[in-house]
Amino acid sequence: MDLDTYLATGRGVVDEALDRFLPQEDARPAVLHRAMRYSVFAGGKRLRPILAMAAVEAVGGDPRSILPLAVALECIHTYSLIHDDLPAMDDDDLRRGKATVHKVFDEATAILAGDALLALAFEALSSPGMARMRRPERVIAVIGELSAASGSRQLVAGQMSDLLSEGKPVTREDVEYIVWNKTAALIRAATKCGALLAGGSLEEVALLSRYGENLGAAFQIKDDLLDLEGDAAKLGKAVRKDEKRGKATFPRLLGRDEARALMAELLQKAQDAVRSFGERAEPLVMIGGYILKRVN
Ligand code: GRG
Repeated sequence: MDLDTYLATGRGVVDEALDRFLPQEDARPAVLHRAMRYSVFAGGKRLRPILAMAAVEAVGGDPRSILPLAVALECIHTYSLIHDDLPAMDDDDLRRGKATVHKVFDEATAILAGDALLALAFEALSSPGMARMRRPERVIAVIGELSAASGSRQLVAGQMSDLLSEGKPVTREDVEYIVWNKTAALIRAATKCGALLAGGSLEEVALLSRYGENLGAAFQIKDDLLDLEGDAAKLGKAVRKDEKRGKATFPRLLGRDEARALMAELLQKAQDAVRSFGERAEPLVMIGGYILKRVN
């Protein structure tokens, strides 16, 4: 299997679904819908939706059957990036290689575009395609998982703790809390919800959840290493910010070598979690290798 082709095909499928689902730019209020489309189509990797579709394949389902989940995941992720870039949070000018939403539009529009994307995610999850699913109790479970993953005990908890710990001494437990909530929670929800909707057994759902959690934590460590060592042009965002802001990251806490070793250990755990799926989990295993080498 060629992973680049797999990822490019996945991105195409997700982009088409997003284009169909997002309100058109001229829908009133046009400036809000322009801002939403601007950020969503600024060129993300679509990793979370692709992982959800790959989890569906791992349990023998049709990835296209979960497109509303794919849309919801990318809307939640994009909302979190828009808000994270605001002056009140990380105050960034560049994201996905383009000027951030509050720079192109204004702060109020960026806040509202993020709010609207979060709401749109749950509209997608309760769209007619989902209502037609064979196991409605699984759809409810997925809505519960995604709302919990986005809420004050996971994604928002991670972001709050990330901001509160800036410039402060932190323990390993603090950094784990931030990484697991800020990043791993949504990635775990992606693979878990894919498996739930595709009718995976409870054991399969648990294994894919474990895969997502470990992969998500490794993904964040790589992101932090890229902040230290990466290329701003390839990353499409500013680098060397974490040190200046005194961010609580594994490379700052443990040093780069130990952080790299932890990342490799987490990726191994992720890959081990899906071994029993055999060939059907080949994309998930390969995505683990891609995280290790990624440059953006
Ligand atoms: C504002 C509620 C709220 C949460 C923000 C996600 C987040 C929490 C902050 C963004 C900054 C950051 C380092 C997040 C960790 C997750 C991460 C590595 C995001 C970047 O995800 P990619 O690389 O981005 O998948 P693309 O642009 O490819 O979609």
